[in-house]
Amino acid sequence: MHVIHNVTAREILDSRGRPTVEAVCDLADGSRGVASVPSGASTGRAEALELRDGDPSRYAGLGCRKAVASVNAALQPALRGRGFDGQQDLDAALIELDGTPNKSRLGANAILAVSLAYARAAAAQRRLPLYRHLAEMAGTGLAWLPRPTINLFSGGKHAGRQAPIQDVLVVPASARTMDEALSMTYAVYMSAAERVARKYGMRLLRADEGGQAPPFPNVESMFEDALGAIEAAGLAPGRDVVLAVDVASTHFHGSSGYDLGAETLTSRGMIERLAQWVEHYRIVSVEDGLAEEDWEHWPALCAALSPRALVLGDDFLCTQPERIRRAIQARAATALLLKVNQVGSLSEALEARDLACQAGWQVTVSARSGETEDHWLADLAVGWQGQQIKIGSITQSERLSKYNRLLQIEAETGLPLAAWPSAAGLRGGGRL
Ligand code: 2PG
Ligand code: MG
Repeated sequence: MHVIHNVTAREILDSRGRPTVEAVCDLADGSRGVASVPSGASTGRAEALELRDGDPSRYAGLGCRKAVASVNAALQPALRGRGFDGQQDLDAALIELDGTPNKSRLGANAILAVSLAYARAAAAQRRLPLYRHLAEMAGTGLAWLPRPTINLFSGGKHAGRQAPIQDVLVVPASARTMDEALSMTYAVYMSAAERVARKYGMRLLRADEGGQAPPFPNVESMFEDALGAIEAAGLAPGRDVVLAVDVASTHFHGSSGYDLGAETLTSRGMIERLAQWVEHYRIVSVEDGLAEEDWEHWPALCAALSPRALVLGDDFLCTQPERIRRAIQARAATALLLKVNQVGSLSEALEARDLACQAGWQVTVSARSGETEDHWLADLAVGWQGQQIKIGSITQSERLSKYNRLLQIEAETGLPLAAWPSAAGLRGGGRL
């Protein structure tokens, strides 16, 4: 039983300089938890509501004073002095106090900040590191650290749409430790920067998550440049380092189809193109290959790409248990991108994770494009045993705080990196 002495919140700024919410939860025994919430830019329509002030005279309407007031004026008097049996008990109370299906009254940013701060306070009360507390919450043992998938190149909504797809990521496939994974990625990142300087005649421009963002002439050049950078770093593409992609196709899908710039493809055309890219560039994970409401074609996408590549749902699933159940039933995906703030509480995110695990899916725990220095995500990915983690690039402190936390957890636990699913990707064929 954890008795809440107080909960408070305040506004802080995220990595884009936009306001977000930080909450503090104090328990009666003096244990304290502090946590802040991230924010997306390429958001899914089914996400829980992030409450913003809408006052154009302050932070272009993006202020979070209303969400802060949700905690200080609404949740605080309702929670003070109350005892909770655990995370589910607390989250159920938060959901009830909000009373809407998408957390639109109090705001998912307010609710999640309290949910996370409570988890940290409860871990502190039990004198456990957060990842162990979260592992117990999920009823799972600790067998691995998640394998990082790391942004190298960016386009789409994260980089001014100079290319339609959002992120090309590298996966250090042969790395056995987090330390090895990060040093391999650094080598690739630096050789990519040299290549960008030479080929595009420009100094490095970075997208929201630190991905490099030169004016790629087309999508294929993003993959070619990524493979070239891996080779130039003295690593073997397809063996040491493989590619993943966040297509984020909802954001270039319109009534006439998927607009890739030079051409517009139908859903079937898009599936064929993705299958060619997977084959040719040996891509091992395809996120949001189709638009979030293109339910009709996701099963065909899944059949075309799996098991070579993970068929990963982000905007498509929005970490919402009902959407995940429907996708499992329809055989529409093989992996869940887990973003806690898409659903707005730890317990609901855990339900989403459990559904995915029970279906035999992989779980990629993901940061948002707007992040803070808080590193609970690293603990969550380890504690809930995600097989992959997607944090962004290996630049910028809001990303590095999570990578550094993973290094700390690695040093504490000695856990190996999760293996990449054996059926996917790392086999013969393709360009290489
Ligand atoms: C995504 C995320 C992180 P955002 O699409 O996967 O890269 O972006 O937080 O903007 O939704
Ligand atoms: Mg995405």
